[in-house]
Amino acid sequence: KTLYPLEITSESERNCYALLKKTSRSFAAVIMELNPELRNAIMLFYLVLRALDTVEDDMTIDPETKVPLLRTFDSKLLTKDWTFDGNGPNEKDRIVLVQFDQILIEYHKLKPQYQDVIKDITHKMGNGMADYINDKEFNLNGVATIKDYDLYCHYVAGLVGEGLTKLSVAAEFGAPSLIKDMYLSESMGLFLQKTNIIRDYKEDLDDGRSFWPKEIWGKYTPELVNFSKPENLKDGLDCISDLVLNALGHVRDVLVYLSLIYDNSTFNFCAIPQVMAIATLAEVFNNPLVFKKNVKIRKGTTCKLILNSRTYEGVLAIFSQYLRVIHHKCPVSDPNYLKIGIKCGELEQFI
Ligand code: PS7
Ligand code: MN
Ligand code: MN
Ligand code: MN
Ligand code: MN
Ligand code: MN
Repeated sequence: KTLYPLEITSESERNCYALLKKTSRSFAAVIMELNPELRNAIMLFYLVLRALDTVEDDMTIDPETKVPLLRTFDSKLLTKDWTFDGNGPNEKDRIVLVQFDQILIEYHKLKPQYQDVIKDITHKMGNGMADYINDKEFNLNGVATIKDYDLYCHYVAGLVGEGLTKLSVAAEFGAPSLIKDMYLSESMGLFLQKTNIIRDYKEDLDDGRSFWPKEIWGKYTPELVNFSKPENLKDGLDCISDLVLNALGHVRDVLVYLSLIYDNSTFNFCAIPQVMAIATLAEVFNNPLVFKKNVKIRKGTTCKLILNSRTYEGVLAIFSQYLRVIHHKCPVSDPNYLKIGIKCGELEQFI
């Protein structure tokens, strides 16, 4: 049973929830349970950004078309019926762009304040994504520095955190101090995005791109693709460990952020992706399969995580458990052995 049953009042609203379900099992589940004050705003925020990301991800769209489309994407929100049929036939979520007119109808029904947040973030994200569209050679080498890595993650995820925080505080579901301490929202997004990037090594390289920063992988190999060869496995695993250590740098902020959310449905919405991320980091840690396929956490594990993340204490216990898993999986031969130990200990202390 659900606390806030969905009451669909129009065909376009029904179509939007269908799009949500088609494009993300995990986000659909948490968005459907949201307090009705924010449910449609966050559902539409998700669909607009999913559409933008579907333009970014489509490697069959020429950069000459893609870059201006990304940069002006927010202006489509001023129209009532824009759609886009220019994705390659196999692009995963192309339906969101084909039916973008359905999203627009519902978007224009939102409170103006909520529309403004969505449009502003879409504008900033589209321009940030455009800055990272480059020739094939550049993409195959990933991003250069850790600073570039953080900036890319800011555009595609830190900004989502900023927008969600502005919506939550406007609805009085979170502490107003979250607005002045925006670095906490930034960490909420970066922790998810970095986990996604580490896990998607193979998928992204197969698509002809990578977001692993060279400043990190360059310590372990001269060519990023080398990690998929068996003779470079140890170097690859050491590199994953370095990337996980970098991602763990956001955990303290994530836990502080979650302590400042008052509304239960918003807390669940924020907490579930974060506990899935720490479980995913524990799964990919020292795991050779990352170089072969997209490693996913088991379905039973996901159910347990969702069930146990309903309280702050439950979330802390989950983080504590997976930090221990990471610590125990770390071999003494790992060049970051000491740093991983210190970071896990430090966070354990905080918890
Ligand atoms: C507005 C709910 C809760 C303060 C589509 C949620 C893709 C990891 O690239 O689909 O397909 O592998 O697996 C979501 C902060 C953003 C960051 C970013 C919008 C948390 C377009 C999620 C989601 C902030 C860019 C999805 C960042 O992963 O990626 C709403 C607080 C979209 C959040 C993308 C990635 C999200 C992501 P891919 P996935
Ligand atoms: Mn993308
Ligand atoms: Mn994507
Ligand atoms: Mn993808
Ligand atoms: Mn990805
Ligand atoms: Mn994905």
